[in-house]
Amino acid sequence: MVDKVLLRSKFRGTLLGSLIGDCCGAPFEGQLMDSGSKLVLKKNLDTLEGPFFKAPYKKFTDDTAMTRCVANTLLDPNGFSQKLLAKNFVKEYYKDPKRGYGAAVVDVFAKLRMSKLSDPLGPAQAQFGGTGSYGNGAAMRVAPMALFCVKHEKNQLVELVQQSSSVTHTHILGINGAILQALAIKQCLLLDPRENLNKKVFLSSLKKDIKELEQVNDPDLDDNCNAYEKQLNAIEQLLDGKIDPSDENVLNMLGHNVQALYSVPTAVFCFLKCTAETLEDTDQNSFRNTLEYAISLGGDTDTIASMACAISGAYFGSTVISENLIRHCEDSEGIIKLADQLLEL
Ligand code: AR6
Ligand code: MG
Repeated sequence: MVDKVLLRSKFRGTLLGSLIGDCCGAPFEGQLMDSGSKLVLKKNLDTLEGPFFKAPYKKFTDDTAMTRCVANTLLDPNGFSQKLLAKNFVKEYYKDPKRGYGAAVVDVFAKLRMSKLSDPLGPAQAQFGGTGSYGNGAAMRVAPMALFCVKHEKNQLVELVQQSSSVTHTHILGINGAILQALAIKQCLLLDPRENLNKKVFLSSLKKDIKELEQVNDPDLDDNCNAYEKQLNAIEQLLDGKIDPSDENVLNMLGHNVQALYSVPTAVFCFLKCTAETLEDTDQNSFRNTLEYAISLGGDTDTIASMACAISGAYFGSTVISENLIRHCEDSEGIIKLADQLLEL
């Protein structure tokens, strides 16, 4: 049973995890993570967890900028709508464009602004010759949706995530990646970290939901059918030791790039790998280990760490996160406020 005190901590943990992964991962984006870089990363995180020193704080990137937009749209007195979400994205982007946005998604913002939001879904649908974006941009900002739907039926969350993704990402892999991330967070919100974590059950629940989503009429005509199910199977093999979870194998099987298919399952794996199954083995530092491990895989470090830590934060709650680390991240107070407001809804 998750009581109100634990739930508040979990809401904060989810959004803080999202922020911290983004802020700490951003400086390592695209870097080759050899043993030297991994040492730098470890020292970097140790310093941030150490005694508080004043600014410069760690700046957040587009992941957090867009996550805040999603939260504010859900909190709007008029309620969530795709048009309002589009408006909030556009306002945020033009106020502060240098946050490392995806190369193509900025065209969506430009078209939305030019057309005065007359067709909030049109620009996203037109991306990449009409196939839509399969980047991880819809998944990286989805955490507030899982909080909003914590007590709702799963299919309500799925629908809301489909709607919010489509404002920028209409490719099925971009949307399903966001749904997978949202479902992983929702599951964690409902689990009690004072009990054992059954990873097999956790994964099979995700697999069952993804299988339903990926059902298509004719598999021969659809290259993407089973795409996420396959990734979840790979996670299972890496976790149960059938395949050595070396960095090389993890990157070959799960990936670490800006595509949702090759980053969302990686984030789920980071959480599961760094979190023990039994309370006896549970390490106080599971959250920190998830953060460090996700960044150490290289590639799209900010987004993968942001998603992995949102899941870990949803599971453990904010009490396991170093207060110094929190204070070193830009706007952590604002993020905590958003989490509390979403809980009150
Ligand atoms: N066909 C070919 N390439 C694609 C396609 C497609 N259908 N979809 C995406 N790409 P974008 P995001 C490639 O721009 O998902 C930032 O660092 C293409 O190269 O929609 O919002 C964020 O923090 C495109 O530019 O952005 C995220 O980490 C790229 O994927 C990351 O970028 C990203 O898609 C993704 O952000
Ligand atoms: Mg990113």
